[in-house]
Amino acid sequence: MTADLMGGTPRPKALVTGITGQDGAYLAELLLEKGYVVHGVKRRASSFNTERVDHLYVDPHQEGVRFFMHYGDMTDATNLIRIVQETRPREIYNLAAQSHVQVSFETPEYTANSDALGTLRLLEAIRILGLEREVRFYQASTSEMYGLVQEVPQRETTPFYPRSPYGAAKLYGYWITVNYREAYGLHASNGILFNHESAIRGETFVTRKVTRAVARIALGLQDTLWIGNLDSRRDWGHARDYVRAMHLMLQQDEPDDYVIASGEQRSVREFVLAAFAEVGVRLVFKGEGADEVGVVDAVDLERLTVARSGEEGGRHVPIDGEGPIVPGAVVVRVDPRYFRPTEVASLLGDASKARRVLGWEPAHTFAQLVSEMVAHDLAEARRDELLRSGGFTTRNSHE
Ligand code: NAP
Ligand code: G4F
Repeated sequence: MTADLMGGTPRPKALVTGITGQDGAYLAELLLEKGYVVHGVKRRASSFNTERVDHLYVDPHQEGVRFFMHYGDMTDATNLIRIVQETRPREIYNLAAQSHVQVSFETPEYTANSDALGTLRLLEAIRILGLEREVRFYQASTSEMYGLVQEVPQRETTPFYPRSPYGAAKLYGYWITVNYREAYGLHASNGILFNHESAIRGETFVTRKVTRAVARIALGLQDTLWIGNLDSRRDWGHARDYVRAMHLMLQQDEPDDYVIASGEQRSVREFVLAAFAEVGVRLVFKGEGADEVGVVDAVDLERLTVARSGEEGGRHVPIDGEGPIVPGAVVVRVDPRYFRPTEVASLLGDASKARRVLGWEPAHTFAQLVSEMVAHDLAEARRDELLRSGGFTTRNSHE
């Protein structure tokens, strides 16, 4: 079978911006499984930035290659036009964005350029190339647009009230997508996705920051998790479930906008408790505000030992004493540096429209998500500990 044909018919072709990100990687996997030819846009960086998709890479000199990457940037219109022209995709998924809310307060202009104008540039590329009737477009919109929420739970009809430069930039992306649908008849849909996480979530989003810290504290590689607003509440789902929804939206006869959410809400504090429980640590929180701390209350040593050594009863990890995990030890502290100038205190989505129209259902529970993330970060921490004990240095990345 050639790379271009599937059962005698041309393979569907997709272009994914933000291919190197969490969602880009899962979406690329899903589309390849479905037989697509996948083109991704990656940014030039001074070091490799393709770790999340390296397992999908096939040497382009081989036969039947279906995964390609192109250098590009959402701030470069001519580049986007050329990539769309050369790849001529049936579906475009616009996932590229400066996606960190707190960073958007530090880089508001860049965030607007890549997230708001970047979306416009891509839509214009479709129009300039006269592909309005051929291309289906997905815009990665976000629950951050609800910000200071005007209704609980949030649904497609809930008014928006963004609370960050990121939220405001994404609101432009949302409306310009609606406008191109209405003005030019483009099959363009917004997925209003609530927070979705995974083992490959960026390390500075709160869930991954917590699961990495829990694993490293368990392995004696770190003493403390420094965190921001513990009261914040989010509707967390699994990224693999959410990229399925993106694909479903572009398979509908008519374009539309959909909320994708789990319909369950938990606080950051609850996430921290659940993650520590995965390594056998019962934590209690004491104090208030910036003085609040997470203290080890009880330890299930059997579970902690498995976390340290691995399920297969791998190498016993020697830690001086019990490492940082002893009853009474403070392992979580608040650093106001992580507080945001304007916070989104609470998000809870109602995905009934997506369930009804798209037939979308999430397959992962919150407990499975936490468990998968901690297990993954334990494996990474065990690898780091092994390397260090063998005299090698490991990466020392910090926010
Ligand atoms: P992510 O892991 O931060 O990935 C963002 C991707 O965009 C990366 O591939 C990044 O490249 C790329 N990118 C950033 N700026 C770019 C630019 N100027 N030009 C080209 N590419 C650029 O984000 P994610 O979690 O996968 O989210 C995917 C999309 O969904 C984003 O638009 C995000 O805002 C939106 N969203 C996410 C969530 C969520 O909970 N995850 C919820 C709602 C909406 P590098 O790898 O080189 O940095
Ligand atoms: O994990 P977060 O940084 O995600 P946030 O701000 O909700 O944004 C994510 O979800 C959006 C969808 O709603 C996406 F559009 C966006 O691209 C991104 O993927 O923070 C979650 C909450 C916030 O309230 C934050 O204040 O956790 C709180 N938090 C507490 N301590 C922290 C920390 N957040 C981070 N990143 N780091 C902390 O130490």
